[in-house]
Amino acid sequence: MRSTAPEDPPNPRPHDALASRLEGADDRVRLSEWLPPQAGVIPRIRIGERWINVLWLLPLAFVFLVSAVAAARGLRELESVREFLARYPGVPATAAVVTTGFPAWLRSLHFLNLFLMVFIVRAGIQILADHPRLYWKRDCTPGTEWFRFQKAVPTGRIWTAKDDSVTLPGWLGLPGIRHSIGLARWWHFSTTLLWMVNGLVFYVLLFATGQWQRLVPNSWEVFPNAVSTALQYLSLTFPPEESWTRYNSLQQLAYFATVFIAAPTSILTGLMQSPAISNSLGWFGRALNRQRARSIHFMALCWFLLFILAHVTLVFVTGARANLNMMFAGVRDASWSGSLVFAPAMLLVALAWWWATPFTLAHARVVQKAGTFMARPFGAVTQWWDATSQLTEKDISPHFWPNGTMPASPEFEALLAGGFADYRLRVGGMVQQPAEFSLADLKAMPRQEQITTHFCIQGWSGVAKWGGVPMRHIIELVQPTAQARYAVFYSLADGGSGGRYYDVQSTSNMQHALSLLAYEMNGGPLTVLHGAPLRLRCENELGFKMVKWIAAIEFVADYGDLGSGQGGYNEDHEFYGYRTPI
Ligand SMILES: Nc1nc2c(c(=O)[nH]1)N[C@H]1C(S)=C(S)[C@@H](COP(=O)(O)O)O[C@H]1N2
Ligand SMILES: [Mo]
Repeated sequence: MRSTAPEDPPNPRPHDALASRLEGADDRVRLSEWLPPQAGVIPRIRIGERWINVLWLLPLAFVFLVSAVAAARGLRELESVREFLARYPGVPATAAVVTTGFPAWLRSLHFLNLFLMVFIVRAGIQILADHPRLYWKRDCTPGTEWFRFQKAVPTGRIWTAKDDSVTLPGWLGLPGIRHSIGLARWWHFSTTLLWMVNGLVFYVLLFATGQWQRLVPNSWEVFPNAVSTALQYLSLTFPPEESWTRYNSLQQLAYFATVFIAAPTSILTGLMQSPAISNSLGWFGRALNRQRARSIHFMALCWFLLFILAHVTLVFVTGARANLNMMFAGVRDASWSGSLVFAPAMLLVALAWWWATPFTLAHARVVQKAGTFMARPFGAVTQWWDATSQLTEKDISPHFWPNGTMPASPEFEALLAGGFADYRLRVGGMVQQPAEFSLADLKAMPRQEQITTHFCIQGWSGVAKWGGVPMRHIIELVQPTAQARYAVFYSLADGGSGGRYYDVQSTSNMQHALSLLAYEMNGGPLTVLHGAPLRLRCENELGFKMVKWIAAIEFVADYGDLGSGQGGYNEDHEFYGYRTPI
């Protein structure tokens, strides 16, 4: 039976007994079997101890605008303000004048940008709804968040991150059902990749053609002129409309900030939420920790939304027909040509908006596969560094969110009642030396400690000190064959929608210095909540890849014949990715 000849067929041995407990999942989302909907609350912002409902911002903004208009009109009566406006009319005297109008490339990229942003924003908000809280510190301790659209974390019961996820209005989120982060991520990553290509082409052509002079201020006078423009808008005497050749200073600053600050900030803070990147970058990963990155990423979203609101309002208020002619037809005249392009373009956006959710639910596996392909460039970025950053004792989180479906079998209860004395970890499959280890055997092996940040796909993070046996030691003992490219981790617990929880890791990643079979957490024995008797740690992947309550490890040549063949329980059932360094 045992042979390592290269001509061996894949997985020549029968699988571990637990393989028969895996249950394949549908290739579409079956709402009847999905996590039931759960309403969130109106978003709240914490100021000190108090939670303020964001709806208060609406009357506040109204009162602010009305008083600002009154103040601006009053100010314009003053002689000094008149002088100021005469001196700074709204555009610096030195401002460049662009005479080439809005070429076709610019108009096309502008539309593509708008089209892609719809998907990016909808999927982004969906991702946020899977952990509807924002923090500044990486520990995510309940009560320390500054923003939430979920009630306070209940006490006196186990409240997992999955319990915490909320349902968004279907038209808003993409795909718009609760806990659909797996699918939302594919949309977010693939449209972001296209958006980045679009943005890069935009940058290059901008600077190759001189169009950049519209966006980049060339004198400090842009600031007083922007104040002047703001005063003119607020006093409802709009500044002269010269968009064909140059923007007023307020417009220029807003566009500049959007194109050259908000967009790169979004990309940077998006990447910094990745376990592989953040856990690789040492001090930078600690400074721009995942929660800061996530909060800033959200603020960039708010900037984009406010920008879109103001931009679209002004496009329509300052002469919709003329403005649409410029940006959608590239002409400066009084025709309807811009509107004739704009109307079908908006119809396309509306159709895509309407189509995306039903398509995603009906063809979830297709979205998963296409997304896996599209997200590859982001995964490639994570290969530049090695996730080996560690933290110190004082970084250990006071609260570490629990997640997943707890073990509930009589078999597990019996093991627990015996203090896991009867527990045996089976390690087999394509190995030279199949073995079974008791907890005492494992504790007698070389012990390793690591203090690392855990990244859950849902958005929370936490720091803990883990103690256990390095996986590379187990690999040395059992000696996987040359064909054994993967290690399958079977759990003692089932997954959320039935069938055994499992996940697959590459054998090479299991050789990583920080791949660990942990039986200790924060200096004490691992608790059942966090995976006792044994759970995996793997610091360059997301949390769901770290199987808790491990029953067996099986080395295989291929995982296509396990479950639905996607490489793990959440990969099969929730359309997550097999490799998740981001
Ligand atoms: N057996 C099993 N392991 C699991 C899960 C699960 O549902 N079942 N959830 C995963 C997820 S999504 C995360 S984030 C981590 C959570 O580990 P923690 O409870 O120690 O925070 O466990 C992972 N391991
Ligand atoms: Mo997770």
